[in-house]
Amino acid sequence: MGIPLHWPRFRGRLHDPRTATVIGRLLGLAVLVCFVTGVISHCLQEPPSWLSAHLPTRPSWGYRFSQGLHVISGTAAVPLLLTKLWTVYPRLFVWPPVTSPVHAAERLSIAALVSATLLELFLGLLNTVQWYVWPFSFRQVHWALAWVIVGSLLIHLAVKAPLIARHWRRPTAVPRLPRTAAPSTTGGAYAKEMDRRSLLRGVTTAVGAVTLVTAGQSVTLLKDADLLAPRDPDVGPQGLPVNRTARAAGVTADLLEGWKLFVDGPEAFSLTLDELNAMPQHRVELPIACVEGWSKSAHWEGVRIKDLLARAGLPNGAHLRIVSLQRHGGYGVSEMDLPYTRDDLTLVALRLNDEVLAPDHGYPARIIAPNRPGVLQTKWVSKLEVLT
Ligand SMILES: Nc1nc2c(c(=O)[nH]1)N[C@H]1C(S)=C(S)[C@@H](COP(=O)(O)O)O[C@H]1N2
Ligand SMILES: [Mo]
Repeated sequence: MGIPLHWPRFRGRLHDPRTATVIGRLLGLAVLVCFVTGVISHCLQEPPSWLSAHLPTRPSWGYRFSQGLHVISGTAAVPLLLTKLWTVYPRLFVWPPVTSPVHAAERLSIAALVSATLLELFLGLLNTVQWYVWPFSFRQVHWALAWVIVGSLLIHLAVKAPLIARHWRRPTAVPRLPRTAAPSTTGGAYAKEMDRRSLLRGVTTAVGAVTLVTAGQSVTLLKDADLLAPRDPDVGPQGLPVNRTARAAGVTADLLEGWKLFVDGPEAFSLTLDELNAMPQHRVELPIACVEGWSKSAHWEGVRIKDLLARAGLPNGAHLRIVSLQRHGGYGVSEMDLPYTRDDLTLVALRLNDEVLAPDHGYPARIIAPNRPGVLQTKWVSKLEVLT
């Protein structure tokens, strides 16, 4: 069976395995970092029951670091993936389309890899701008897709291993290039290597540029350059961004009237704000690190959870359900297991950067704990319930 008459032909010099390998290595690195930090985020946010009592609370900035990397590597993967797809897309048109069952399976795994990765990065990017336009749960789908990607990527790497090995190093026929080698005098292999070098320079510039203008939402050093980041970590009441305002959560002055914090335990009790303020106060410096990629460190002051639990007859900490009095939207309830409830840095915070909490930051009381996703730092807390 011959090639159909009008079947596309590709003459570009960089639709070759060496270019695919060079770009693929960079993309692979971004995907690896993104996957590992994604697993970390998943485990901290929704730990399986066997892990929940063993999560590390140090370093206190751990989640800020890993989630910052997650969003940075995911963003960097976008230009890398597009370049990789451009390099290899002529393979879509190989003729005949399928030569054997193994070949068919391989093509299917690539289809799964490409579509899952495109969707994953797209969903992740929309998440960083808090645009939840789909009807499904972002977290479940993002998590499931990650495994589809890893599985199909392993198949892809296994199938291509010989090809990758062959093209891992610069072709020996092309010795190190002088910076200004003239293609016409140095032959086709040189010219191709020069082209490849330009492509690589272009894509690394693109990666550097998107990183520079977005990383500032978690990397303090770059914060003045984060022109395209969805969030400026300095903008918000008391110098801290807000995801859900008190108004959006339906937390009104009426609702707060007669507010008390209920603490569960063998000797359960409730305390007014004045009574909480009369307990020993502690000051900690901890970041809010949102899963969406922004983070900001702040000074928090309030009562240690371990002191409250000890007073309720639980001197060794407890596995808690923390309940907010918010009326609308998600994140009104979180769980906190032993490592956090025993930690000196875990507070029911009453003040932020030396002022009483702003309504949008959870007045009268919110949770702040080390090495935790922002989404678990529950605001407008009204109850600490003990889970058995
Ligand atoms: N009750 C409640 N607590 C909440 C939220 C919420 O929607 N409701 N949002 C969480 C999320 S996603 C983040 S990132 C942090 C943001 O804290 P901040 O608004 O004080 O900066 O609060 C968390 N605590
Ligand atoms: Mo968040």
